[in-house]
Amino acid sequence: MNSSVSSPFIQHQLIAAAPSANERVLGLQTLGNNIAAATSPFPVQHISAPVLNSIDSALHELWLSDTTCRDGRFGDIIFRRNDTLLFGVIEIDESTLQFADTESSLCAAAEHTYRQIFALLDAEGFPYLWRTWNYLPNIHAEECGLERYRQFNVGRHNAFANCKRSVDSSPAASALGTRAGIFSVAFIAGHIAPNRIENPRQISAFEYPAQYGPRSPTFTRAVTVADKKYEALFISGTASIVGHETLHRGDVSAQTKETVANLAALLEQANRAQHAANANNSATLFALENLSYRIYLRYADDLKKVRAVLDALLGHSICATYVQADICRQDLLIEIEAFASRPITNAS
Ligand code: 3EB
Repeated sequence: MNSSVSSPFIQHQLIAAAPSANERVLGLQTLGNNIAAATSPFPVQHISAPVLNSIDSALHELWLSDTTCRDGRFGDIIFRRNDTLLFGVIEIDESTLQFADTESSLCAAAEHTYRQIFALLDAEGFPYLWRTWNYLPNIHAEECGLERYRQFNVGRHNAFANCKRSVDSSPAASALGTRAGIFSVAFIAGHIAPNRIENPRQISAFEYPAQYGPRSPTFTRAVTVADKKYEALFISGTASIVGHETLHRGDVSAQTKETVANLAALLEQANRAQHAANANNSATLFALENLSYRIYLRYADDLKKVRAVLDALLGHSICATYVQADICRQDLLIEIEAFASRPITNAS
């Protein structure tokens, strides 16, 4: 790599100790069991997902930019931004919301949250929502006759519709259930238009049939964003789904293999798009071995089996955080999300 290139415009770091003041920090996500809402100078998403593969009871995933950032507040959102990137967190205690008896509190919270996110992006002049992380307590509980994950989808969809955001411009996303904590959404937005990637092995989530709920989830399978020198890749939560159906019910090893096949299909699309845009380059391609993974397991006891499959398919040295969380479909045992960044080496 040419040593004169500037640092990547968005960077991701995994650390065990909470970060100290650093002007380039956009924000962080803290994963762990019973994580305290300690005061932080940065926006923090608290993810009540026990970490399974570390002796540290909490881990912090830090998002960094290459320039100085400044703080902001907008309604319930705490954010940091520089000229081209914005990271925000909004955490809502559903018991404090006002909603009708006939309405689900999570549906109301989701609509409230996404309306605020879109209003913030308009106010700050950020046209593109790249990535969201959604954590929902009691994801499988019923509320007003519908599972809470599905209620969340209704509220999120309503906000997209009311704010005139088309579903096929939706961000990369993850949506997981937590056994503690409150409803929490973190997001990254930018000035650069993302390149949206769908998986040819799967139906787009925003086109799922009605059997998965009255409103489809508004997310795209992956996005890439490129500045002049680097391209970042955000892969949404990816599971053992082909077409729109869950495969390998009850078999976590087979679900893991199928999930890796889906990740590979997304990388192929991302690499092909890059090649088409830059025909005579000698770019480093995205590769499964080089991504940073967050791996959600429904059952902590499945860790050994899942690791065995991933070691065999991806090697022993992948960068991965394993956590326990409830995947949004009851028959899914594993979900994997990923991030990567690579230099763009133009021949010209
Ligand atoms: C799936 O492929 C699995 O509702 O935002 C993955 C990533 C999933 C994001 C979301 C749901 C979401 O449908 C579930």
